[in-house]
Amino acid sequence: MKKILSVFLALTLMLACICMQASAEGAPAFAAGNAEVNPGDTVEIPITIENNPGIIALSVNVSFDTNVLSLQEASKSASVFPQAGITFGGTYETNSFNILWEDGTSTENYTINGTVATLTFLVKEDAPIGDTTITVSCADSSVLDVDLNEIAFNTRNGVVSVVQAEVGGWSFAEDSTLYTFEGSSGLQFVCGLDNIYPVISDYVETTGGWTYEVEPNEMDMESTGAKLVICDENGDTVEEYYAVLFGDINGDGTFDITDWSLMADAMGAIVDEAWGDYILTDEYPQSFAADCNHDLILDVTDTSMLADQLGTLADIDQSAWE
Ligand SMILES: [Ca+2]
Ligand SMILES: [Ca+2]
Repeated sequence: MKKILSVFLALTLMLACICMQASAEGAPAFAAGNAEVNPGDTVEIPITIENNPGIIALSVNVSFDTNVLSLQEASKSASVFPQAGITFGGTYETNSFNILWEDGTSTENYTINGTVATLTFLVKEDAPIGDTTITVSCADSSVLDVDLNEIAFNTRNGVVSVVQAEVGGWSFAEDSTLYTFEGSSGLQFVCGLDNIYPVISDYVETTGGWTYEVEPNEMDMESTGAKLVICDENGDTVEEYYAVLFGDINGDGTFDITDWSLMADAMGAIVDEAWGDYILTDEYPQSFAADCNHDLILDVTDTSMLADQLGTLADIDQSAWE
């Protein structure tokens, strides 16, 4: 009895294997693609044929929720079936669309798989967040082979997941010491740079399609006078920040006698630079860079700090002072 049971179990397992193989090959099916979209997006959904056993005619209906999706265009596949045989039924304004194809003159079945047609949908601006189904259906007698036998096809619906668009924005990276400061002139500065040959572009992050660009200064450096430009998803400028490396007045990314000379001229009130008279240090990036202790006054403290930096006695503190 035990032996008979073992043989029966073995047969059952063999049959199970055969069924799994048949299942793995897959049944004939029409399917709609899936997509993740934001409200206002346009999305292309392919309608495909899979495991085609051989046919000469098909008719598939695709329906969808017009509260979420608006059909904009239907295009015929360039490769799967002869385009001339594909026709569309219905209008773009309704919630249902038919895809038909036939080649009544063929003496052989078509066994090609792939995209039959592509439907282009506009996701409505006020579409609710969540999934919406693109339903694929196939009526009886709608798929025929060359002998005009009805061929059974399964269908698989598509899912369009509407997700909230990422909010556009920008920030400095977490490990960055950069910060911004609004000067009395209304110019915005970006400070907190590295003391030597600073780099701004490595420390800016954007989201939601926003972008940024660093325009180097006249010395081709990302130091004093360079410009950080932030643009929104439409490419419009949202913010502009001028770089300030305290102590690097000429913007060459380091501290030397040129900076010292510029500061001495400013202290002696013999400045004729286009970027200010140093009466208000935070009017221009260059004059702000001379204010080494960021107290908005140019005095002996600043010259002393620049002297210490030049003599490598102490770095100028680039961080915001309370
Ligand atoms: Ca310099
Ligand atoms: Ca000062």
